[in-house]
Amino acid sequence: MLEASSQNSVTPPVKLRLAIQKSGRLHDDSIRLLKECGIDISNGVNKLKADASNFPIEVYFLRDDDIPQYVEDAVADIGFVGENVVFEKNKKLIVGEKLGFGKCRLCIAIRKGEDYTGAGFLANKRIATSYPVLVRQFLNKNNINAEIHEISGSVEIAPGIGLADSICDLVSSGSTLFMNGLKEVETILESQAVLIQNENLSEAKKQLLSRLLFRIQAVKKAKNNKYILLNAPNDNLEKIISLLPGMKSPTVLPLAEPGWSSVHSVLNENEFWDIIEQLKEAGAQGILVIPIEKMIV
Ligand code: PRT
Ligand code: ZN
Repeated sequence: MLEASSQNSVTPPVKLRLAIQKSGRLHDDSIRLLKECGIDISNGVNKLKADASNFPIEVYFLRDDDIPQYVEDAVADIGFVGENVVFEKNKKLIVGEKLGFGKCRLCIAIRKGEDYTGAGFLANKRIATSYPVLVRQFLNKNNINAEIHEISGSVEIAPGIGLADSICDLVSSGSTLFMNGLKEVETILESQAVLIQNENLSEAKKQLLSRLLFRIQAVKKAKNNKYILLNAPNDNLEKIISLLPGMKSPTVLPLAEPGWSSVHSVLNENEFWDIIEQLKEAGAQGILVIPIEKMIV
């Protein structure tokens, strides 16, 4: 009797329910990101959901197209999904952190031999796409009247079989368009995977989400930065230090060899090659560049 009543009063621990793609282009990167955030999930690719052993999170495996609806309906609290899907579905939810994977662009493409004269070229043409909402927005913005043919797959073959004059589809390398005799003429959306969030999360879930976001941001920052170690002649130390931003300022330690110092710092990937060249010109030697696993500033 006593046991039963005490069991009833125990509330289950709050867990954040995260929806990710079950299989497809975003699946592996979503799992990898969780792993890099120190979250181990027992792999449940063939299951609907999996629990993390070391973070209060439950992962649901779904089709990417369904994730925005599940998050709006609070079946899942958050999701990892492409911006292309989020903006096409246009659900009531919060679009948050960009996750840095699943990068692609939603493009209009026409037959290779045709001359594109600007968006007016599309007037009264038939456009095949799986993204009717985004294409309609683009046409309206440009005051163009065209016919949209919604198809769910193999959009790129539509002009070849006479179903459409042009297409609007996702592109990454461009080889699918090329192989089908098409060329890109407009980018209507640059896309990558993002974190989406239900609009009415409880305080407890918001706290879990901010712990998760803190980890995601540390992983993303680390990916964009490299740790650099080099030997600098003391005569040129000031010049070399001025080239290195560092998190606060570079660490400088004397080397056993007189007249030389060891300099440690952090470099952003984008400015990496430029700075390395300048460092060499300034006399830096033995330059080591090391990936950073996590970066908390
Ligand atoms: O089964 P489920 O519905 O979950 O998956 P899906 O088949 O709808 O989606 P999937 O796995 O193909 O893609 C998931 C997400 O990955 C997309 O919604 C985008 O956010 C992102 N992504 C990134 C891409 C691409 N790159 C991409 N290149 N999605 C699709 N493509 C396709 C494109 O449609 C075209 O057929 O790849 C082809 C073009 O690639 P390139 O390299 O030849 O240009
Ligand atoms: Zn899909």
